[in-house]
Amino acid sequence: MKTAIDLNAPEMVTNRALLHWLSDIVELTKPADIRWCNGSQAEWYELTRQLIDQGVMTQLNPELRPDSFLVRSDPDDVARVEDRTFICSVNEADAGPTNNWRDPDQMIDKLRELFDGCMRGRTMYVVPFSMGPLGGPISQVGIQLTDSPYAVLNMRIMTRMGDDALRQIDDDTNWVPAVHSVGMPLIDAVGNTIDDVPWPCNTTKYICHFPESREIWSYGSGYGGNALLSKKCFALRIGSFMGKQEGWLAEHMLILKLTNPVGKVFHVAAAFPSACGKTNLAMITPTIPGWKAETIGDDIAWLRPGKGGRLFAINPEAGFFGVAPGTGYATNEVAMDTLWGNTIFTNVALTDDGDVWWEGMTDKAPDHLIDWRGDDWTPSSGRPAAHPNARFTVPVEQCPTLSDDWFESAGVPIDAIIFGGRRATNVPLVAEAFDWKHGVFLGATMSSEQTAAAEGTVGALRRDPFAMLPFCGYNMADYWGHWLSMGKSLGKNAPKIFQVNWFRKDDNGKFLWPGFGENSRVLEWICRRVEGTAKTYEAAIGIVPARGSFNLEGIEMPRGAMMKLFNVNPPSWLDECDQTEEFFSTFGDRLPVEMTKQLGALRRRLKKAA
Ligand code: GTP
Ligand code: SPV
Ligand code: MN
Repeated sequence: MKTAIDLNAPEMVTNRALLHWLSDIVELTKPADIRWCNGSQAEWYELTRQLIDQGVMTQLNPELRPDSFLVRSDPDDVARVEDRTFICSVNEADAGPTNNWRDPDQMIDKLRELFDGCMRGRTMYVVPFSMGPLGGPISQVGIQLTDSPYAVLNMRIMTRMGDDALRQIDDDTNWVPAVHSVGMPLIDAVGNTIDDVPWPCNTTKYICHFPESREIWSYGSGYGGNALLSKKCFALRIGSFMGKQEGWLAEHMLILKLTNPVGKVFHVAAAFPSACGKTNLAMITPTIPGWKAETIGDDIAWLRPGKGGRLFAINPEAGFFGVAPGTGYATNEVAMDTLWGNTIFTNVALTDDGDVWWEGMTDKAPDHLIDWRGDDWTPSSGRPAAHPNARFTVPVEQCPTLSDDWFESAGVPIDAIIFGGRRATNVPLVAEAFDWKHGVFLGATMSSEQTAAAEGTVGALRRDPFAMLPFCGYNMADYWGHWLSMGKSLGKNAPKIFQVNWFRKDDNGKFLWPGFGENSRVLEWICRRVEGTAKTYEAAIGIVPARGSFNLEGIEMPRGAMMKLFNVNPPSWLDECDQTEEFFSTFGDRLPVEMTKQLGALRRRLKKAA
């Protein structure tokens, strides 16, 4: 391949489209040099050393937390930026009303303008990665080009990154091209040098997806889902579109393996919006005796019909990028044990002995900390020491409850699908869908109070269908249609669908349900429903536990709390139906007729119950 710039490509690279794309992006972004990441330990040490020397990362006390680092982001680059996230499908209607759409040609013009020279003076890293076990039947490969060594280190944890992934790309392999720049060159257009900063980024941000050509372009941010393009950009936005085309599902779901006291195994997949409890449920320590829980995934599931006509799931990731605040020995002991070392912490606080701390890690805060902005902090400072969206990046293989099934390239058969949101009112602790179609309606009508995982007003109730509002790469109404057709082809092999809510509050604003390990009681009821042994009654909104069929042994619930947790108030549900109708109407004639039917049926059941 002829090119003006030496691409430094390893000999094994023969894919012409790859070399062509790389030379185009190199010519456009004008990096000082190109480095292919092989994923080795030596490369890891070299990059971490470099970032420590440059003052980007702080090495934590190796006696307390070996090979672990703290990074502080720019205070204005702390979460996903949903209003700067674009789906650039050829037709606007294919992006749908819940996505920001831009014309692909116009967006490419804009991006080429932004990326022109954006890597001057920096190294471009070529990061090959596999989503899912190498060469597995559900796995996919991608290549991220980035000028952020911090992103490289995170990608090495979050994916199977390096030479092994690169070897998966033959002359005719489909792979996803992803370009990322923090948008801060070190040399300007006329050759003047620009001083680097610990966390380079740009106030202009664009997170762009081209579903038809399966391309990703991300500009201006170094944080999480904006910069680790394997995650939300590929595994969910591009993935969901691929799934629609090819007959599978890419979902914002954890995967959990449960074994009951007589040794029967169940696999569940559960969708919760960002910062609503996936990582915690994926690492649950059951409080009820005899039950065992093992972790397979904590954020993303790829699901495909497989053996025996059942739905099989893999976790395409190799790491956890988890919310730090609220994670402690009292709530998520498994996560705390996972974080013993080899962890990158972003925007947490630093202790005086060189370890990390965040709100909720311990009951009592240390007397003195350096907060996430790098300032002195004491308990009387009156502000959080860690950013609410502070995160840890850690290999899944360090998780003490990791299931052997994580390595299983064919995935695990899913018995139950769970949808959960953060709802102070209305939504009961658990309900089962009457059937798959009703389950799709439950997913489509999810709402949740907004969290710090994205920019926006924390606490505001918003629609978040299937916990995929920010992550669906195509028209959400078509996505519901795809789910309906998947149910049809799965037929009697389709998993049962449930809705849960750990976050209902009493009149004083206190959580009614203790949550965390006690959520095993809900999982137990779900597994007994899968077996067909739990007793139920039909409420207007779904199938709920019959009195006495929900395991409360060994737990003291305040008087009346269970009643409140399962209470269904028809007038407020009818109000919600009106809002659902309004929401559905934004999809026009793309809305599957089944959704309108389901809404009508719910209204009739509620009026009967009123
Ligand atoms: P993303 O990584 O953003 O997708 O988040 P996630 O869905 O994995 O959420 P995570 O498990 O990290 O939980 C987010 C917050 O919810 C943390 O502060 C948890 O402590 C809190 N949380 C999780 N489970 C429960 C629960 O059962 N009850 C209550 N009250 N809080 C919970
Ligand atoms: C989420 O926001 O759902 C996350 C974190 O899992 S991020 O990778 O930033 O999207
Ligand atoms: Mn997530």
